[in-house]
Amino acid sequence: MECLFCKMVNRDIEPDVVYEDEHVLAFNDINPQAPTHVLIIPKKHIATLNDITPEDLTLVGRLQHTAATLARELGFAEDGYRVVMNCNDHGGQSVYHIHMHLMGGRRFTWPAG
Ligand code: DGP
Repeated sequence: MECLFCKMVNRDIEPDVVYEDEHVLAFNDINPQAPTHVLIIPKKHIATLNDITPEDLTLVGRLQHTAATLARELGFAEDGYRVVMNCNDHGGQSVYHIHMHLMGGRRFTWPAG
């Protein structure tokens, strides 16, 4: 079965879009863990961080640049925010299409649980 986030890229499922360009899609998380919780994904299917290859480096940079741009636009860049990518079972990954969690609007603690 096709992956959930690929279905969003293809609009088989309609995401709540925050940002989109040729390479990247960002949408609100269905189960927000902060006042703002956006998922930023590459349109290309890459299952986990372990599957990133040298040819994906520009794409991964686009995810990070999108996170910083959205943080500014959403108004919490100066206060600060949390960006997370979970990998595989122990990392807490539940959707196997890489995604960056962008969370803002509250103070976060460290270390993560
Ligand atoms: P992770 O556990 O790091 O793989 O994060 C997956 C995230 O995806 C999790 O925060 C919840 C979110 N999610 C799962 N299903 C859906 C969905 O159908 N729509 C949206 N918008 N988010 C989803």
